[in-house]
Amino acid sequence: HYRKHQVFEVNEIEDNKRLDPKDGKLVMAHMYVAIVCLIIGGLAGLVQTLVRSGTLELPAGIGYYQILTVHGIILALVLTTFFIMGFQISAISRTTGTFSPLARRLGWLGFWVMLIGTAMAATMVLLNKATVLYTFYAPLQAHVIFYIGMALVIVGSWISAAGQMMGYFRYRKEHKGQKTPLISYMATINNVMWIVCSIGVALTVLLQMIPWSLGLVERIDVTLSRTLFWYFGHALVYFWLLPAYMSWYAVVPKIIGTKAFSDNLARFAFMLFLFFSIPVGIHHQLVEPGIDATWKYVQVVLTFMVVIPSLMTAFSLFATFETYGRRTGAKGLLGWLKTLPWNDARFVLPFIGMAAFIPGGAGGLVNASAQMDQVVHNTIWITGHFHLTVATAVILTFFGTMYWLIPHCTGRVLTKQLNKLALIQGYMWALGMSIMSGAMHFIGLFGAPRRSTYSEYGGSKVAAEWIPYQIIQAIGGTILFVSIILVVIIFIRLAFFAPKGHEPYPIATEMDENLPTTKLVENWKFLLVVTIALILIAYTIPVSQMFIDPPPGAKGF
Ligand code: HAS
Ligand code: CU
Repeated sequence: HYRKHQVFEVNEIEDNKRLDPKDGKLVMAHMYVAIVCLIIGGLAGLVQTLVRSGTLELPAGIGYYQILTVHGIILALVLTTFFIMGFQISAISRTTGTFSPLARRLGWLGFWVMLIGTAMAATMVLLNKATVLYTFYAPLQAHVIFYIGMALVIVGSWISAAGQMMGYFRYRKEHKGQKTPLISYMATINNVMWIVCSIGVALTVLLQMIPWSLGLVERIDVTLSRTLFWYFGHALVYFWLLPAYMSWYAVVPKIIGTKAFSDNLARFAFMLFLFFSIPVGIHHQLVEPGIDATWKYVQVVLTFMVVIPSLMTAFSLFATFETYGRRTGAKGLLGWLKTLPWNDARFVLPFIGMAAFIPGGAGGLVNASAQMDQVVHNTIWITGHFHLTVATAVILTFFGTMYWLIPHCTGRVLTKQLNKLALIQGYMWALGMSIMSGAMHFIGLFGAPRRSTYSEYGGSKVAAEWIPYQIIQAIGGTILFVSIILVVIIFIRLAFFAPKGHEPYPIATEMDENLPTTKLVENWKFLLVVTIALILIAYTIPVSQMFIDPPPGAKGF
């Protein structure tokens, strides 16, 4: 099959294509914010591991939970959103054509609204008026400016998403009957998912948290607010993951010098992500009261459905790598591994991310299994899980992407020397995170709580067992911090000092590129109807039940 479609031919014109400089500037604005976030959030992370191991006491009345809030918000919410919007803008502009002036204006407007929102929320956290952690769970209560700031970050991302979608839909209109570029389709799926899911968090913030924070109402319904949060929160983790998948499907094969396994399979997987990312939020509330076990069960089943497109992705990546390896003469079961470009940071970083996602995803299956979640819920095992998923699989892919995207936008090149530094950075991350996340998984099983500062728990024997592991965590955290310093150095070099030149924007073609797309996959009416139907099935009854004889609610804390 692949011979018939000339799988391995290289398209010079495509390779030399550049982003429009105006779009490149917009992309870079997002990247600068992302790198500043990395410095602040990374420092907070280092401090946390030191405090938690009992090595450091915070000066000047700064609290552990305040630092933890900075870490979670600035890395998990702000860095990710800015990087993702910047990357998606670049991908859509690169594959569907330069942004129209209106689309670009929306991109800038979204950028500024997100930045102002971030500044508002960050100010309140720094003033210790919003020490509520990144999930801002009620009954922890923040200053109203914090909530307004977070709402603005979301509104800004909607504006930016609207600009991106204009690019995609313009292409579709101008190329009737043809398929859209794969990566632009993927970015659009991610944007649509993001808009549908963030309505949940917008509802709890606007209708529950802001009036409560202003003192207009005294009490808040905690179960309802957490349910609305997790309606958003699980899709949020896929909003982080899907841009990494865009790179794995549509960029990495090009870097290797081959074609991606299948365009059709990739689109089908993304369609399933749109369907199943949202109606599963209750798997974060399996241990909470006030939700009927039947509906927890339904959402666990749906959670196992959302695993399928990730398994399809794993299959597709192995197929891409193995096809390439065998073509270049690899023998045996795993001989193809050796043929991959191990000296190219643009490949190695995402690959480490993929490898980390195998245990990360397996841990997710443990969490999603209600019985096992009784053991790991609210323990630091969960923290270990998300440091493998978002803080390795996703973020290493983002770093690996930055290493070609930044020079592409600034008209510079990733030099041999910087590539080497980037490889060291990636391997240090792998080492530091294996140590830190490994220790977290272990003591989680011994019962060590998450979201918790250093304590000897009154000389408890059980707690004493945790301390050596917390020191191991701090060692891993320190290695990670050194790796972050390397990212910052590489970033600055690529943005301002690396030699001028053309760094290509790699976009792969697929082995089935000449086959038509399955029609339904790009039928947006169909996609929305199924998405909304699944949400209604999963949420109507459990949410309605929260209004029948609700508890009195909680005062702010
Ligand atoms: Fe999760 C909690 C279940 C994926 C992030 N998760 C969290 C939290 C975060 C998070 C941040 O069901 C904490 C939230 C909080 O603060 O309370 N998670 C899952 C499941 C999956 C999953 C079933 N999580 C993610 C991803 C995240 C993320 C992705 C971020 C990006 N998670 C849970 C549950 C909880 C939870 C419960 C709540 C627990 C509790 O008690 O609070 C799945 O989607 C995972 C599917 C993935 C796979 C892996 C596929 C592998 C691939 C790589 C192939 C590799 C190749 C390389 C080709 C099945 C695609 C070759 C390599 C060689 C070495 C040869
Ligand atoms: Cu989840």
